[in-house]
Amino acid sequence: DAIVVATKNNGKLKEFAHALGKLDKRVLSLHDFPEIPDIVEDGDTFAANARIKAKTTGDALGVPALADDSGLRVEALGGEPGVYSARYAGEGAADEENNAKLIRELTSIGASCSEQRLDDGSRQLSKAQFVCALALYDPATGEFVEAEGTVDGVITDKPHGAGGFGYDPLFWLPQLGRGMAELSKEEKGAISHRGDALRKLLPLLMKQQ
Ligand code: ITT
Repeated sequence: DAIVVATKNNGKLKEFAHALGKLDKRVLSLHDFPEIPDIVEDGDTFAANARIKAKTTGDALGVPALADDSGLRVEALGGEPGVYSARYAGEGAADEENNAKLIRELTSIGASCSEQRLDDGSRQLSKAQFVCALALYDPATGEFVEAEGTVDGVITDKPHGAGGFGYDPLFWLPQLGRGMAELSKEEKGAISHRGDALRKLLPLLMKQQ
């Protein structure tokens, strides 16, 4: 039994494969359907972009598709990069370039959310929140099932850990005293925005069947 996740992001994909594998679902992605043209994500919100990706993919394939639009809201930057998180340092930017730009921007405005340094001496630059909007679209009915999840943390000026993807190395979890990239897949899934959104979506999917 397979489920199509409308993403090309391998970091997301690993987390979905892990979470959905528990339900005995094999996860297919846009890598499996190169015939689907690049999707233009021009929505103003995470939810709107998730719907665009799910609908484009579901309509193209004629089967239900699940999409994830996610990103980082940084308090000291007025909520940026938000829906632009993937292309913060430019279209097609690598995670490292986006992370470097984030530290540069926060340092240049002298951002600080705590006088307290972490044990390794790193500074706490700003409160931040990861957001994940999920949309499942069924082309047979034209309907969406949606859920959104968040997790709060702090952006540090030095990386912690080598796990996860994207902005994870800069995302510190004061409540755990660890960085997001220091967590195992299980630990990240238990507290992350994506895990939160998935836990909200799954009961809605069950109800639908
Ligand atoms: P798809 O649209 O193909 O799914 P994408 O990488 O373009 O892939 P988004 O437009 O949703 O996806 O952008 C999400 C960006 O937000 C992503 O590139 C990361 O930099 C960041 N992000 C999202 N979830 C994250 C997570 O769990 N950990 C770290 N960074 C995350």
